[in-house]
Amino acid sequence: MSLTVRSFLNLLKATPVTSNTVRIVCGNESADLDSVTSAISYAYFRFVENSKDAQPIIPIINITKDDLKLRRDIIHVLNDVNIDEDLLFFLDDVKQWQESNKTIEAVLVDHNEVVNEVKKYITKVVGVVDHHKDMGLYLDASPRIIQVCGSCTSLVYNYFVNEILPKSYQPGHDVTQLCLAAGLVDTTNFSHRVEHADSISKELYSKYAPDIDMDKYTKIIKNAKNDISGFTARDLLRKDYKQFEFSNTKGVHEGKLIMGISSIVKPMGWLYEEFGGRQGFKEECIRYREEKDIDILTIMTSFVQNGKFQRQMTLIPSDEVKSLAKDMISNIEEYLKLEKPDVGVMGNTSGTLVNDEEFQQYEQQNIEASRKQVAPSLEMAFQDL
Ligand SMILES: [Mn+2]
Repeated sequence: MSLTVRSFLNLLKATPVTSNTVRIVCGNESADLDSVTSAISYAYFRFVENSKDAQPIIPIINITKDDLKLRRDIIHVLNDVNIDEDLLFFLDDVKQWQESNKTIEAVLVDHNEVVNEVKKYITKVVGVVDHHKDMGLYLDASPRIIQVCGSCTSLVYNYFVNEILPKSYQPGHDVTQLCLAAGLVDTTNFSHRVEHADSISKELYSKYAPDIDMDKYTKIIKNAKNDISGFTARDLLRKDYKQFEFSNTKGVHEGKLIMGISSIVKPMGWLYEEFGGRQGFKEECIRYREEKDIDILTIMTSFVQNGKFQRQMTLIPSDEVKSLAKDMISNIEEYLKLEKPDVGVMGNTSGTLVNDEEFQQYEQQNIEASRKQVAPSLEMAFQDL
């Protein structure tokens, strides 16, 4: 009987950190299913590889504990493998270690550049496993695996099962299920964004968790993810939020721009209905932008309506950057196929978008571009001003 992920996490919780150096493995700040399961499985596999390590590497979820309740897909998958939130480690824990003057060495999974809050705590990046664009940092990290593919868990799972652990090793059902769950969601049951690494991991998942009906499980997780009943507007804005710092080194707009992007899985019209109409929701957004103290809050909605997958984009700039936001849009409207809503005109799919300076709204016809593409394109749009 192999060690369960649950008993591994129990053991971590029962082992106080006594050394001066804490080693962590940390997912990205969106703390989506991929980040969470990549971090947990990386730490688990490392421990399996070397259980004699006095100070095992600790998986970190890059949000505060309080924010986990917004991610029902993650809670669902963790429950499926018998893990509850009290067994997890969060940003709060990292902060505490830093305050007690510990050196914090980090392996990054599902991102390859440390940004924002966690940056204050991490002393050194010692390893990277990621599926985003390579930022060219931490060149002496080991491992340093950066390969574009559907899910980061594919890279973590393949690395340990095929390369690091002995040939005779058979990964347990629970760790396999964790990685598979993220793979299913990130690739919509291995039908989108599938690269070689994902295909290899899929084979392994079928071998070590043959009982899981992949199609059914994808739907179950997506339903849990899309279940946002009972959430407030602020909950929805912070649920899947990423923050970026853009810099422009030339031209009239030389300087920095802080951009926050919230992804929401409902159309704007739905948000208006839930949260006091267009004006009511707009005020919530402005409040959130002020709370985060950023220049522009962008909301990217994605949803299926009339059998069609659709995206909308709304920029909520602070007073100082209203016209700059417009200029940025004109730099990328072609690429993202942004269309201004025609208010009241039949055929406008949403019927609810209105473009004003404080709340710049567009239909995004380039539905292939998710935040992963939109964020760098906004950055380029800013740099090209
Ligand atoms: Mn990912």
